[in-house]
Amino acid sequence: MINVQFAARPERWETYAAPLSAAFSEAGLDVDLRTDHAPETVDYIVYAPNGLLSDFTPYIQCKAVLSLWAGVEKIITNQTLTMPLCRMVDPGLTAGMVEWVTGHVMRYHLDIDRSISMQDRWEPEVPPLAMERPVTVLGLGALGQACAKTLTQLGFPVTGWSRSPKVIDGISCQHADAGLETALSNAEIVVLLLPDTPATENTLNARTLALMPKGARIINPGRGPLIDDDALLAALKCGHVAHATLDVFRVEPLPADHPYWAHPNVTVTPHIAAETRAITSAQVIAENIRRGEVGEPYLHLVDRGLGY
Ligand code: NDP
Ligand code: OXD
Repeated sequence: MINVQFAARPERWETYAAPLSAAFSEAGLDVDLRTDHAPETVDYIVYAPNGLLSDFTPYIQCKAVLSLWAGVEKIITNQTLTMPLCRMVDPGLTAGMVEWVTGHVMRYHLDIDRSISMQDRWEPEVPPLAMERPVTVLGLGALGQACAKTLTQLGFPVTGWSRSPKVIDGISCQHADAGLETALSNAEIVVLLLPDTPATENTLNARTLALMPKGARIINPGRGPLIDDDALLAALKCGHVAHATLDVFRVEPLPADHPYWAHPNVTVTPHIAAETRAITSAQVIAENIRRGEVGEPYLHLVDRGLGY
């Protein structure tokens, strides 16, 4: 019997208990899934950073912590978490992110806000085709790559940027510091899908925002610290950046007095770009436990040195 502790928010239990149990049976795993195992008997922890568990010390025989979240910045610095940590790569989460990013790119591309505000005037302005609108995706991991591929299929010329070099069909791939300059230099729309690590903090700052063409738009479903907020507000004020859609913030919920809320050229969404889906993610969790049990390498293992 494999003891699995469910340690996401207690109210998520109802959503996850049945899909996880079904996925364990399908994978042929004999699992006792609970929220209240004695810590010293737990083999695997299904985890979310907004749950109640923060001290992993008593989980002395735990083989791995399996995060339901893609972003692991809140947990990677936890000194008591000494066992392997896997982040979530879930087809349901990815599909949601692709839909959200594509929708917001299309809002900017077609200037949908202009149409909505022009209901009393006949002043035609035909938008360019996607093929005339360069889009840059910062981060070419599970989510960035999926978004970049969909945007490419819609006809946008897409440039992507990552830490390590990549070759992806149809995408102009850039990497490292020099690659960031190239990636931003013609980007009319920039999408941030980087993890929050010491190396990615303030990726968009006064210097890099200035590399973008005047009137560029920014979409950030990655993490708040990827953007220097003061630099973005200054770039919005002088019109260098025309608009920003921000889903994630340094402090969440975004404080009521934050200038983003009232800014006419900022759309705030409350960290809803994409959510892990129970049925699809349960299969990923089950596969990782199967791997753990037979000694195969875990999927989506976090590299603590890199921070993601
Ligand atoms: P991945 O780990 O799969 O991909 C991360 C990408 O960022 C990789 O391409 C990586 O490069 C690149 N990267 C990391 N560090 C650097 C760096 N210093 N310079 C350049 N590129 C870098 O993550 P996911 O795609 O799964 O998720 C991305 C982020 O999206 C999550 O970390 C989370 O913060 C956010 N997220 C937000 C959600 C929301 O609802 N708003 C929902 C889910 C996730 P390389 O390929 O070379 O390793
Ligand atoms: C995640 C998120 O990291 O929801 O999964 O932001």
